[in-house]
Amino acid sequence: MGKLIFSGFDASPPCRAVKLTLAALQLPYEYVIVNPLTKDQHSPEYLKKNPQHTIPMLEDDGKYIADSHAISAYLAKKYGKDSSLYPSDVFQSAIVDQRLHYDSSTLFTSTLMSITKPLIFQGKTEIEKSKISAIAEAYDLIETFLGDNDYVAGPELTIADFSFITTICVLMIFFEPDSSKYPKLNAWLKRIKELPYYEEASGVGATQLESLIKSKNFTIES
Ligand SMILES: N[C@@H](CCC(=O)N[C@@H](CS)C(=O)NCC(=O)O)C(=O)O
Repeated sequence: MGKLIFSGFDASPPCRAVKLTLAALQLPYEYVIVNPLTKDQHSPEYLKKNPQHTIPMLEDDGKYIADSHAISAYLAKKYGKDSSLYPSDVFQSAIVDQRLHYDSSTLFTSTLMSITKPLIFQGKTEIEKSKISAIAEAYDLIETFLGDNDYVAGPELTIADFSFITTICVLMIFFEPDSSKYPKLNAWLKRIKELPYYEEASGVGATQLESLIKSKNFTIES
């Protein structure tokens, strides 16, 4: 196995999803900090490796992969000792893929980033009510995804749990999921946060992002 080089920033949810995958797989790696607050991802050197200028990015044996979902799936398939984090069963892996696409398109991008991008980068401080309703809709769906299972894509922990937890922890700053309305979601949150590697791989960065968001003194449209 060659050296894995991971470019990211702890506060970034997709970077923390990959850090959780790396920790679950017990993979050593070199961590290169690429800070989006100082636009490090626009350096010519970084753009050569990832023209999409996003973090996270993984370098493995001189090859570059961008997008947290693609990176986590790659790591689990290539380095997983078994197929539990990304199932080899075709149907089960399609369920994991569906959850990853949902995070990528809806949960992270249209639900979370539509709030945090204007807040952090454009100086906007009032959040529209409709954006909070979208968070509630997402919680409703995740409560349904969980059903009778302990994890978001079935009975086993998968990389989909890592993507969801890192996005949801930030959504919770804007709208807390009440445990009487969302008992399964709350039990799942507790389950994931109890993973022995959770705090180091994700909890610390989640707290950093929470402080940054709260420093913007945002309000929610009444
Ligand atoms: N779908 C991508 C989203 C990555 C993403 O948008 N990352 C943000 C930081 S949280 C970023 O790189 N923003 C800087 C930019 O787009 O230039 C993933 O899962 O990796």
